[in-house]
Amino acid sequence: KQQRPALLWFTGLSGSGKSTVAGALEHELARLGYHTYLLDGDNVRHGLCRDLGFSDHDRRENIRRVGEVAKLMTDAGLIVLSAFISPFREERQLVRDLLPEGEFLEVYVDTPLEVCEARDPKGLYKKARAGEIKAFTGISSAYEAPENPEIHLKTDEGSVGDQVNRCLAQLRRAGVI
Ligand code: GGZ
Repeated sequence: KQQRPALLWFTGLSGSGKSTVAGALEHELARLGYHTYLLDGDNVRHGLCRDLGFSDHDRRENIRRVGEVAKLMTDAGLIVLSAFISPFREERQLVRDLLPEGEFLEVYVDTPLEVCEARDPKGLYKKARAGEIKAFTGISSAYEAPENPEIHLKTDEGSVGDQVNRCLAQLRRAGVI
């Protein structure tokens, strides 16, 4: 099946739905016969980046490494999906600049902090509010929202399936699939 390499870079708060939408999109792309790879905290922060924590410095290094790995994977022809908070504009721009023009598609999973905090699936916001987790994104560490994302998803409006369809439509428009 014909495909052009691309990196779909999901960014958003903890609990915003990045991993859920990226995972569902990957599943659908694979079902359609495309070659993909999903990079997320589960397969990166336990291995490649297991020496890193959540200071600004460590987050920047996390994103730098993920960007380099994603670049290798797009060089191999894959459609790569990544799901990291990636809170800083500067690092997202550095990753964009690693790739050929048009291959980096920023996907802003724009779920308000109140919604993420109400979901709190792992109880991390509660711990952050209690001061048990320091430098927690949105509470005690910054999140810089994308200014011009290729795809802007508002997770509180529409199902995961709707979000996946919006991503697929953009991939078709961009000539990736
Ligand atoms: C933010 C944290 C923190 C702090 C642990 N701040 O909802 P989760 O649990 O599963 O996803 C979050 C994940 C964030 O890792 P990333 O590699 O995506 O972050 S970054 O791009 O900023 O490097 C959350 C958990 O790790 N977590 N401590 N202090 N999220």
